[in-house]
Amino acid sequence: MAKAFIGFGGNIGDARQIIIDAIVCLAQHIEVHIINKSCFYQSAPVNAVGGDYINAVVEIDTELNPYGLLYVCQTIEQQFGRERPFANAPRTLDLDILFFEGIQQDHSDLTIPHPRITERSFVVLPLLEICPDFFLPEHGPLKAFLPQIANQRIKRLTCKNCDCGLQLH
Ligand code: PH2
Ligand code: MG
Ligand code: MG
Repeated sequence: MAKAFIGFGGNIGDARQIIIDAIVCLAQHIEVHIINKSCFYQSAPVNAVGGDYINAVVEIDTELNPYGLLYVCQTIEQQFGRERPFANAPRTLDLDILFFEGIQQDHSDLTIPHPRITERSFVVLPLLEICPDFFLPEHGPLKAFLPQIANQRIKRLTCKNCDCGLQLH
């Protein structure tokens, strides 16, 4: 069993509901066990066009290998109508494998850890929310990157079932 973190994002349609539904789809795979999920974050597009994104990060345990997990992620993207007209185009749903325990690889079809984790507040903030001491191999503690991304516009959305609204201030 390996621990992994998956980033969710989307900026077409009801992105928050799409991510909720996509997490349900992910949980239906018997080889995937949801351990934790972050709140939703609304963020300005980074190196991309279109409207604001909704982002979240999910922690899983899985019996799949990285390519098995990639196949599951791409299948879920397809189920929610993902189209790829150009690089970083607006999308209904994007699932990125951010980290996969024990794997460091730089392959053309799958790089793990995700190469841009430290540059993106829409990944760093939700990941630190569910794993405050996250340590990125070859980079160190993820929280050390917070100052460098402090200029990116992002806000955590309040949700009904947790006390995250209280932590905003
Ligand atoms: N994804 C991208 C490019 N830019 N910006 C935000 N705010 N959120 C994303 O999920 C995102 C992005 C490429 O996958
Ligand atoms: Mg992405
Ligand atoms: Mg992607």
